[in-house]
Amino acid sequence: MNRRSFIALLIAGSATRGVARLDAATTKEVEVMAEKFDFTPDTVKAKVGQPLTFVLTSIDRIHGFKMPDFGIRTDIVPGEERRVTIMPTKTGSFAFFCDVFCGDGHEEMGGTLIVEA
Ligand SMILES: [Cu+2]
Repeated sequence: MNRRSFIALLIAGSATRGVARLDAATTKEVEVMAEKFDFTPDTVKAKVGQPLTFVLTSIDRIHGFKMPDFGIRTDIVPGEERRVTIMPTKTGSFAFFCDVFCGDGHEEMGGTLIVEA
């Protein structure tokens, strides 16, 4: 490897690390706990352009977490932490809900993500 390409590699490497640091610093995390038949909190706020990570736990049984507008879903398993990250690109209200049948109140188990400018 000649000296010039070595320097180019160094610059590319530090640029990549710079982006990673920026993302870690700006990502918002929100903890959401699932139980029959609620998410707590059931209203979450986010800002356009700021990544949001849901940190999901369940205290009773397996639930689901689905957000069709963002194309994500995951199981939420008791004793485990599930993390899903979205990038809000427009303002509005977006539903999330349980998609694993968990009992008589299952159909009501949902919440709202409010994305503000
Ligand atoms: Cu359910």
